[in-house]
Amino acid sequence: MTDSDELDLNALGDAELVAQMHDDLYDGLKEEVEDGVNILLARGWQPYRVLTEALVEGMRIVGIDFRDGILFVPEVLLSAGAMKGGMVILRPLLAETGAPSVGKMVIGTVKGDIHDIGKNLVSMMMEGAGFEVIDIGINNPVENFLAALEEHKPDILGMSALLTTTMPYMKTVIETLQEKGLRDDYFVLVGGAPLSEEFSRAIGADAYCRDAAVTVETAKELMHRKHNQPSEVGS
Ligand code: B1M
Repeated sequence: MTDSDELDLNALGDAELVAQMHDDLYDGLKEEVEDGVNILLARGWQPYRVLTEALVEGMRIVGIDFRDGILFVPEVLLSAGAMKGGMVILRPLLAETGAPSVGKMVIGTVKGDIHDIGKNLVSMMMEGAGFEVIDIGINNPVENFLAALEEHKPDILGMSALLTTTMPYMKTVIETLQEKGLRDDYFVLVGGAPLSEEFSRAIGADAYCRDAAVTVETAKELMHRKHNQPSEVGS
């Protein structure tokens, strides 16, 4: 039995419950994290607030101890599983806009990289903002991106990388698009913890997205620009 089993999460105030959820996420306790998410929602918290304050913040703490060698891969995998459990509950709520699609995005994590929590979050938030999202998963070689672009003809290509060793692969994808004369057919948005504005510019992406909220804002802005461009036909 864990400490958390003995706790009645319902009896905790909001701040204590969120702190407990950070602990539960750290300990990889998926059911407890799911219970916490449901309790906060039942208390009237907006899904986005639950996501950012309880889950993303909890994962940030995990990241610090992973970096410092206090947590190791198996533990962090459990934390990631607990986070995903919470995200499964929030996903339909965040996507519940009923709005017509404002644009389409293909998104994937690049080759050599299996981190997908941030990408999944971006997908959820984009869906919530009315975008149609085709998520091609993790560890994608350029061929996968090309095939998805060809099949789905999106407005936006999103790429995620969490490792300094995999982020250069984004350049490979963009260069391949250039070689094939396809680069200008899509807006290319890139994101992931080790990236920066400067890196994004250097590889020829349209924008670096610091987080999911910025991705939504940027995507909306780009779609707005696209739709307000004067038509080339007959002009
Ligand atoms: Co990894 N890992 N990991 N890991 N891992 C990091 C990234 C690391 C920074 C940890 C550390 O040392 N502090 C470090 C990278 C160091 C570096 O390269 N500079 C690292 C390492 C070293 C590794 C391994 C090499 C460890 C090993 O095996 N020795 C290994 C590599 C595996 C591989 O990919 N080949 C590895 C493995 C793993 C796990 C499998 C255990 C697990 C991943 C589970 C999963 O994703 N399913 C894992 C995790 C969980 C992390 C940390 C702790 C958390 C990442 C995360 O989910 N963050 C991470 C530490 C950290 O980043 N603080 C770490 C929460 C998420 C919400 O944030 O992903 O940044 P983030 O996404 C944000 C933004 O970046 C942005 O929006 C998101 C939402 O706001 N964004 C986008 C992301 N993608 C976007 C795409 C867009 C737009 C915005 O497109 C348009």
